[in-house]
Amino acid sequence: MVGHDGVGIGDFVLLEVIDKDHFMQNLEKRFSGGCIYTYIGEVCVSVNPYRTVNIYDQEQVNKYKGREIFENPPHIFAIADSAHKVMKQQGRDTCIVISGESGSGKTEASKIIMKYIAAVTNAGGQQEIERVKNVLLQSNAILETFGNAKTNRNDNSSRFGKYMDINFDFKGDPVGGNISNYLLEKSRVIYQQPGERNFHSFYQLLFGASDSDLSKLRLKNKVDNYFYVNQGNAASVRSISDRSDYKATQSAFRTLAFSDHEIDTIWRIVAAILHLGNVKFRPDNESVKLDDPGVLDTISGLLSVTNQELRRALCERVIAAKGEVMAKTHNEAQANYGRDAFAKAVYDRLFSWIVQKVNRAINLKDEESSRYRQKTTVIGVLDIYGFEIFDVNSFEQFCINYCNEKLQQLFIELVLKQEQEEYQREGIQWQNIDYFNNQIICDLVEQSHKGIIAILDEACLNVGKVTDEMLVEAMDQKLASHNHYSSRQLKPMEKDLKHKEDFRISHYAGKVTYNINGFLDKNRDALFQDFKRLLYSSNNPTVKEMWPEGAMDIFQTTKRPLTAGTLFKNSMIALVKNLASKEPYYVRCIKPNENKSPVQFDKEQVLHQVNYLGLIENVRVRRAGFAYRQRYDLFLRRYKMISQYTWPNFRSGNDKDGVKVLMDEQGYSDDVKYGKTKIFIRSPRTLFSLEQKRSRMIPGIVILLQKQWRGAI
Ligand code: AOV
Ligand code: MG
Repeated sequence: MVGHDGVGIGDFVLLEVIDKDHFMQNLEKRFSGGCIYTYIGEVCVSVNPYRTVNIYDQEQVNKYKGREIFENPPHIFAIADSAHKVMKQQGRDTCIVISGESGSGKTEASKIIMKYIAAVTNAGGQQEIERVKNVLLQSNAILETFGNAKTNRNDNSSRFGKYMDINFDFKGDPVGGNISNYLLEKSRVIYQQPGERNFHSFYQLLFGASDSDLSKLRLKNKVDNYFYVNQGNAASVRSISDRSDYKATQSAFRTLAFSDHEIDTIWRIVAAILHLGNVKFRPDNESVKLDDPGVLDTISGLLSVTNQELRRALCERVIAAKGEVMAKTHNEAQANYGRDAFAKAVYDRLFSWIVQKVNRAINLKDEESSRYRQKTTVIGVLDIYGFEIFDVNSFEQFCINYCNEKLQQLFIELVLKQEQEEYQREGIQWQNIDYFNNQIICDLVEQSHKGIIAILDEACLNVGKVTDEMLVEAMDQKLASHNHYSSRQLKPMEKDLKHKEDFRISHYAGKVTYNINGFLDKNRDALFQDFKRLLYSSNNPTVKEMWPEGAMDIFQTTKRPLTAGTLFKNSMIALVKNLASKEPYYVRCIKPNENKSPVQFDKEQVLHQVNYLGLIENVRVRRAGFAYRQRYDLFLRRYKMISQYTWPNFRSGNDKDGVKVLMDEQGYSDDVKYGKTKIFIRSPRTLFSLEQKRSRMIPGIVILLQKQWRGAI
């Protein structure tokens, strides 16, 4: 069978019956048989094996390099190769969109793709290309250190979205790239749920740095000493060695040409955040006092700011009113809020700054010789957070799930569009397939004036006057009639809407109840200006560089910044537009169970993912009456030996004629349609029978060829 490896069916499009049961049976059979990849046409479905599978070595690379998808068993290498080949041969930008829920294998998939591309390029061994490849691969180590964390779902969960463009020259070799990062889950800096950790960087520093380095940072290698990293009570993780990861991070920093001073500053900032978590305030009349003023010396030393200014930024804020500037002291709650907001902002900014530094490292050569910059084509790789449903869902889940709605929308548009265009191009009639179009949910979130983000923004304009609860009322008013929106007020009898702070969105992937608490605050994402000015005043040029807006004086800074929700929405719209301009390839990742087990296939859980990824609809659309289509020349290359007309010598006519004669002669003519450049076959059975005939012929051909060779010798 096409692209087959002997276990189940390698392409769901070839299932005899397309329904839930047959789909699931095939997926399970392949998983149990060790085949983790299965196609839907050119979409690659991947099931996390949760064990080392030996299918990524050089031998395998050679097997897939430059071949067609159908020539080999299903593999993510084939998708990477296609994206690379199309880009190289047709000069078109391509992208690979990887989706799936937390722990399903997206990040691993993106790394496998990058390694494959590195393995099949730079045949000429050019030094600069080798450098770019190395930087691209090593960048993962740094991004994961600062952007990944242990969660209850995944020991190495990406807590940010990543889109990476790799630029290629006309020979198809990587010459540069650019990484965009999306919405880091910065609330993790100050709080972790039981069983979870803060970002890996904190533990790498505490467990990996030498005693003398730690003492310079005034740290002890005891996680329990630091409130910001001990709340989850899960500091040591079996699958993680923070010690050796720290070494790998340091070495990656060097490969990416971070200077010693920069590396030093990065760890100083991480240390400063650890100390900041231990800052406590005591109420003192209308204001606050610091419990342990000594810790201020440490933090101000690490950030190279004055002790006095740090104290001021933590205990009071400067406000401009009626042209006058005055200081207002914090109460205890405000001081706590300010400290946490400060810690989150410093880390978030550090992360974005690191991403920018990585980008500069990738494009070193380009910057030097930008005048001569060559025209490049691009492969984009998107590894972004999957759909999330937790017991309590907050603003972060709202953004992440909205992102998944946008990507699903793109998938629907592109896959359908591509299919439709193909049939039109080939002049073949096809039948329409029903599918759920989730545009209506995207609108619910993003529409101007009426959408949830717009309502949130409006509420954020009235700081102090609008509470989270009032926000739900405002949404109820505007969205009551929307089929995909609900709240306790609107549906008091529904079990999942227990509290009046709850509202629910019926996402394409399932219903999610969000708790409104904290939405306003997270959307406003305010950081007292005082902190920005404080960091800009730092004597450390790298810290200063991270906070350019601190240069503005208080009268300039009263302009309202865009909210977190709107910034995220804008970045999603830009991302989707970018992806839509490229030729897309899809990897759909599935998590087989919640226990990280290599043998367990949890049917219910897998089916849920199959449903929300829309995989069965995908098969139906792809098939749309035809199980298989192939270019005439490639079809002949594979099946020519079946007919005496086309083998051993096919002389007369073009490929299309050859295919027609072959199919007529074999009695398949009722089951096929002939497009302009491709043959379309209706039933999988025809294809199986072609394959059978082919494999019956092959041994004979081999013997014949051997005889010829011997004869030649
Ligand atoms: P994710 O990126 O989809 O989750 P990961 O790529 O981090 O998931 O995969 C989770 C874990 O599954 C990895 O750490 C590996 O242990 C294992 N794994 C995944 N793919 C493979 C593979 N091809 N071969 C072997 N092991 C694999 V998240 O970032 O949480 O959404 O936010
Ligand atoms: Mg990930």
